[in-house]
Amino acid sequence: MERARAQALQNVEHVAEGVAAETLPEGKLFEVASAVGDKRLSELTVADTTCGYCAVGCRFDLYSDGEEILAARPTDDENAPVNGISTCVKGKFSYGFVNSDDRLTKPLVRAEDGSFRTASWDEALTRVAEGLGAIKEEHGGEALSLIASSKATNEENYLMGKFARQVLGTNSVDNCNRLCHSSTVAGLAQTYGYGAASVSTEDIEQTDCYLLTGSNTTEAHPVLATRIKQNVRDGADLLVFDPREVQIAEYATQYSRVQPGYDAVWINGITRYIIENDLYDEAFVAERTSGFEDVKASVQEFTPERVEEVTGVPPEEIASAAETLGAADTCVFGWTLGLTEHSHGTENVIAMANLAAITGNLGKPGTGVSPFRGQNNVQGGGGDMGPLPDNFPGYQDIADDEIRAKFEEAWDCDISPEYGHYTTQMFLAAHRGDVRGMYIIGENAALSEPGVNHAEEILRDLDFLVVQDLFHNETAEYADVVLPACSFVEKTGTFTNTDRTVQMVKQVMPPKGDSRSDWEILQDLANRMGRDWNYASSAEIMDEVNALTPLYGGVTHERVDSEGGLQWPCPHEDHPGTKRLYEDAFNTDDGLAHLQGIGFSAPAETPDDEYPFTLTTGRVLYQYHTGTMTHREEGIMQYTPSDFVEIHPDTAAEYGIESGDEVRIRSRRGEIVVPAQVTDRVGPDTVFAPIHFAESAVNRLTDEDHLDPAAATPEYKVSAVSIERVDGHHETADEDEREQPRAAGDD
Ligand SMILES: Nc1nc2c(c(=O)[nH]1)N[C@H]1C(S)=C(S)[C@@H](COP(=O)(O)OP(=O)(O)OC[C@H]3O[C@@H](n4cnc5c(=O)[nH]c(N)nc54)[C@H](O)[C@@H]3O)O[C@H]1N2
Ligand SMILES: Nc1nc2c(c(=O)[nH]1)N[C@H]1C(S)=C(S)[C@@H](COP(=O)(O)OP(=O)(O)OC[C@H]3O[C@@H](n4cnc5c(=O)[nH]c(N)nc54)[C@H](O)[C@@H]3O)O[C@H]1N2
Ligand code: SF4
Ligand SMILES: [Mo]
Repeated sequence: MERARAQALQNVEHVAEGVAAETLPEGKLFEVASAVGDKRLSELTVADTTCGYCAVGCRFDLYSDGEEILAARPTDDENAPVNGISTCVKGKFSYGFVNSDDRLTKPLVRAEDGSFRTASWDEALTRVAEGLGAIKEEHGGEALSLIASSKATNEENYLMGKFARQVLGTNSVDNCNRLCHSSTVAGLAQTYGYGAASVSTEDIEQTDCYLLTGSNTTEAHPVLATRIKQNVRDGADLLVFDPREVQIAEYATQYSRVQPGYDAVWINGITRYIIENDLYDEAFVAERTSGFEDVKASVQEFTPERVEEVTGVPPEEIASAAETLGAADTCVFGWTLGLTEHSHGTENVIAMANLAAITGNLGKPGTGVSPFRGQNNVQGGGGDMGPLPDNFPGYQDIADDEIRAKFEEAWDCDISPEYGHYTTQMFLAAHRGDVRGMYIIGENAALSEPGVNHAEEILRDLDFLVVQDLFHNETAEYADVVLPACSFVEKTGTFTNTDRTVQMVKQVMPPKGDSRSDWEILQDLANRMGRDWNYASSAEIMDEVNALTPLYGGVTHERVDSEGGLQWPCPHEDHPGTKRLYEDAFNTDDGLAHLQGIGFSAPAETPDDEYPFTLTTGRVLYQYHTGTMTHREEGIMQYTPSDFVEIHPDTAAEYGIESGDEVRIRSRRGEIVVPAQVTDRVGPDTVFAPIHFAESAVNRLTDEDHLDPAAATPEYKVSAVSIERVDGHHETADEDEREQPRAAGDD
């Protein structure tokens, strides 16, 4: 017991590494240490597993007494290629959700009176089979759509894609990658051939220079941020371009504030400077790329003066960034949603891909592109495994006759060559009556879709909706049947992280109540709908993936477990996996990077007299998305218990707003009320609100109509809004009331 306590305390010291140390409540640390200390280690189950929050892919040992998770401790370093002994506050502590009282433990079905009642698995699955089956019979499989879950494992996501095509008969299967990095996937696939990070984490650790944009790295990818900060302390340059002076900017060699929505403009401005001043890598351009002349011609219009006028970045900052990039031996180009969640996100990504290529920063140690992916398994489950309207697993095009024939034979079904609907388009198709039933797995669409006022109506009007989740979340409110799934700590399989490393996820405790793994639910349902699935384990599902997917040909559970992770492409059992993409050739027909000129683009909605501000939305360290998991951890809720909107001090003064005042934010789609946080982190024309709280769902303000044409990503990062201080809570309040000082919320 003493030993266990000592070990637990020692573990606490490890937390001192990285961001967790800056922020952890001491009481909480002690609580965790003694929770393990009070148990006999021999009574606990321990499993080395992979974090189920973000795509950094931290690995650690989880300790459970069979009912809850007691601690997360470093696993051995070889087995934790990305994080070593570091984890952030979520991976370390945020497990209150697992054993929370409001976990779904039994299936729920809608009763006659409209309320939910519990049901047996048999009854619930029969209802689902009948509900989906009836729509398929009457309107065809295309009238059904499935949203797959990037929280779930690779094996489960493979089955979600297979279920949609084989059992439901639809290609309308998609997932949160569409809301997130699908513009990255489209942009990089077009230029280099693979829609993924080219780097390994070790490239990020050893590069001489970073160009980081649209990434709140310390809050959204904390353990990678720790790596970057360390390297910058050791002398690497860090260039940060962001509309908000986010924490990583404090470590930067140069921080430039950009106006949201115009990234291709300043990126092209840097490219222009580099070409004009001969700072590019002529040999690399000549030998490894095509399209340079097109890029050179297209950047001419992005003069320093024009860039400043549009983006606010002064000429000397463009010049200094270009000089730094040109002088660096190696550079990593990192970005996240600030670049992608736009109606022209794919163009932004291509502009960045052009810049990385002309500076010769690909395929060598310490170089490459690194879009930090989002959900724990969006790279693998959200992309590689093919729960996508246009691709089978391994990005094999469904319109290709030969490939389609391979899957039709393997899955014993006919598959249409026509692409299905992308995520947000499923909702628009449902509005038109083309989609009538949805099966939503591990996605809280009622909060996370753009324009949720409309999405709510659409969910309500569906003929049949199945929700499969850990919780009765906001989306489940509209369901006919709710199926209880279990979380990553209760099942076994694999996740693929942001640098293409496939890693093991291991069960450390039994599923809560009658909840089941997503793959077991799908198997039961497929069999009720006329199929004969017989997987005895997730490893068997992976065997099927290996046989059908060249990228994952050699990625077996056995190897992933014994080799401590395996990076794709890994085409066969003897292949060692691929650390760094494009060392010899790009994944294009001629092996070259296909550069393309990118012209001017602007956001779909720009500020005007009625809506004079640009609202941008995003994340905070302690919270995760719609809060289903993090809101159930008390220690976490102490820190960011509620929403806020960041407003610049000058703007706040002009509108008579102080920190803590309730502010009404209005867009053409709706309005929300949130307390102000007055800060110069944002510029005077921009306001920022996080996405984590249902009470003030920020997606009431965003727009579902303007999607990126290539990737169908919504423009979450730009909405035109107005702001006003709310005094009496509603407009009808009389003058006196409006002038009363606010009592609560000022602190
Ligand atoms: N704590 C926490 N971590 C998470 C998540 C979470 O919910 N909570 N979610 C995970 C997921 S799924 C994802 S996809 C990632 C997202 O990771 P990030 O993309 O880093 O997260 P966001 O907060 O959306 O931050 C976007 C950044 O873009 C900036 N930005 C806004 N508009 C623009 C613009 O027009 N141009 C540029 N250049 N920048 C802009 C914002 O100021 C912010 O710094 O995080 C993952 N990690
Ligand atoms: N305004 C605005 N909106 C955004 C964004 C933004 O930046 N701004 N970002 C977008 C992005 S990048 C993303 S990724 C989305 C995220 O949006 P969502 O994916 O909808 O967000 P989550 O809250 O992570 O929802 C995941 C759900 O899965 C459940 N879950 C967890 N594990 C499992 C499991 O193993 N199986 C099953 N069946 N369920 C599970 C959780 O309980 C939760 O209900 O939001 C998007 N929406
Ligand atoms: S950085 Fe991401 S993967 Fe690592 S512990 Fe935190 S949430 Fe988990
Ligand atoms: Mo995401």
